[in-house]
Amino acid sequence: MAVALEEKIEAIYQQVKARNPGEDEFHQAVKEVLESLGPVLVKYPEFADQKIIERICEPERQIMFRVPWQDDKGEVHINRGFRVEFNSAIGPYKGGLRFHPSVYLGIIKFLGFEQTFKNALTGMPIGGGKGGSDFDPKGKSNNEIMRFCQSFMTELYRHLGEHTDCPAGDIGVGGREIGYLFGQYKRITNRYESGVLTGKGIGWGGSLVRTEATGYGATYFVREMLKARKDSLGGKTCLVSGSGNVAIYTIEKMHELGAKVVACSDSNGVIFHKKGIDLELLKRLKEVERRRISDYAGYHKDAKYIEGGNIWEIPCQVAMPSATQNELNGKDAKMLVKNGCIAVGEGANMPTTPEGVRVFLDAKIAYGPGKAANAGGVATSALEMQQNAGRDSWTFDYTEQKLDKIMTGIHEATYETAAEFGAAGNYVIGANVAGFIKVAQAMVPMGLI
Ligand code: NDP
Ligand code: 2IT
Repeated sequence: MAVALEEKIEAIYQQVKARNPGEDEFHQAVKEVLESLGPVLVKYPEFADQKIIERICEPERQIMFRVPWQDDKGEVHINRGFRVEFNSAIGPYKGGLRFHPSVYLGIIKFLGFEQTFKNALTGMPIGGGKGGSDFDPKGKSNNEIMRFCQSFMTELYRHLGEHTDCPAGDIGVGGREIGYLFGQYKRITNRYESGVLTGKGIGWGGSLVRTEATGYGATYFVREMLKARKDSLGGKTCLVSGSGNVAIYTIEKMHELGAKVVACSDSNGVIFHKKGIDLELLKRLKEVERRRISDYAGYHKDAKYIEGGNIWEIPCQVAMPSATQNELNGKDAKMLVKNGCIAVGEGANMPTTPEGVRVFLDAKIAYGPGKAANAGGVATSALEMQQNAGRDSWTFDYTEQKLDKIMTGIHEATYETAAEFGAAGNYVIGANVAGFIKVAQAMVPMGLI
């Protein structure tokens, strides 16, 4: 039985690979989920009869489009836009937009696939989707960013709607970009449809805590994992990779809960500040002045900038990969464990390679995969939609309490599901299985969709 099942799941995976050639990140994300599903099919044979896995691996719709725009000198540029509407079994497609030169269909599909299960874990009524472009926002003027966003939305708007598909930010897309995108959507459609985009500004339909949500949520998840081991964040030394939205608010909450973050990074290098990262300076450099972290060392004589450095070489007890996919490999994972790391919370999506994940699981440290650990961002997006639908706006404290409750709930669900399926302490199994069952159980009663 078990062998036959494994063969069946392996055959599905091989089919996904063959049907989606060259999309390595998508294959990686699918493999990780499928490897968790054997016991689920034993408990729910109807999922196999109805080919739920095969259906979940095929996006409901994939949109690719041309994005022409002009730079400040009048030169014309052509980028490619994407929106992959993965699964709408439990709500409208929901997931961020990524603007980064590495973006291609395989990255958007891996993110949309992961998003489907993550969104299910939040307990909110949101399906999974993801989009973006190979546009590189680095070094662009405000006007160039605006013209790009307007051109991008001029095609994308026809696929969106507060009950259809509701994007938000991701790498390279923050409050400024959401503003330009929302403005253009409103102008083209002549509708003030607040729920169509989340991460909006506070004065025009945005939610308090959305900016902080992913980092705060990831920190809460680690707090819960440590609590389950009768430990806490107090006094722990921590590394946070990246220096964008997720990294900044992970550092903020880590400091609030008594941990000390001694390093952060970007794609060029690492800042090591033994005394603890100066968050006000980091926020000013990154959020206000849009500069690089290499400038940080100029303000603190005792901080060190390591050009091309590897953040995971610095000894820590807690590691929070919060930059991008596959940023932490097997060698890095071994080094972290050897140096005394006891907990990893993934703020980024799929930041650890399969070899790295194996090392963490074998070492039995507290490892919180992105699907569970970084779900606070999209959960707070759903809270933003809830406020928009009720034409309401909640206080910071009220919204943060809701986020905390959601993250604590995700920890509980993933912890208990792992134990129920014979893998106590394995949050990879817990998250994949709990997320999958939720989506599958919504698909079955809807018939062949
Ligand atoms: P930002 O654009 O705000 O920041 C991204 C950070 O990651 C930057 O410091 C960037 O450095 C670094 N980075 C990006 N790409 C690479 C790369 N190829 N190699 C090395 N460093 C890189 O994005 P976010 O903080 O929003 O997103 C970070 C991660 O969190 C992503 O994986 C995203 O999918 C995930 N996430 C985000 C959520 C959100 O609400 N924003 C929610 C859930 C997950 P540099 O400036 O040098 O490019
Ligand atoms: O990966 C993610 O969960 C996000 N980028 C946030 C998506 C959202 O719709 O808030």
